[in-house]
Amino acid sequence: MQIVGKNVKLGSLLVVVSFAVFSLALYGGAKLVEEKQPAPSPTEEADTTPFTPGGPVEVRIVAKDIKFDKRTITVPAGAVVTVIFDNRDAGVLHNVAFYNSKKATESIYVGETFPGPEVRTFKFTAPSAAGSYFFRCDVHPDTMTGTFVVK
Ligand SMILES: [Cu+2]
Repeated sequence: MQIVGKNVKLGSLLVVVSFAVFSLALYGGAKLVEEKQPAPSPTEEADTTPFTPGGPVEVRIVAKDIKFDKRTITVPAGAVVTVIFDNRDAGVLHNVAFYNSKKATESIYVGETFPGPEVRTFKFTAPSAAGSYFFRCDVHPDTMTGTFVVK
């Protein structure tokens, strides 16, 4: 009789504990869903602000055989961009420089020029206005070029 009583008590304890765990899990799940949902609708936000500052982004660019590994770099407007520039050309100077246009008269950010093999990381803030900009290696401006897309 006593053994049965203990088992019943243990059983109800288990029920209480598992209910508590289940409720916590449910609460946690609900919180996650809540956090993932964007507050205002994208169209409304576009009406009130000219741009939406993006979160920080990371861009990896490889220079090899006097070429970049990408023709296009896309980042959110106003985002802090971390560029990981991997120069794999031994003894060859390269850099990555961002400009307003192909004329390269107005710079957005000019990365330092250094010989490979070496990886250097730098940060800059993307333009707040969406658009199609330009990037290149200043040492090889004819062959190492690309489109810098801000959106
Ligand atoms: Cu170069």
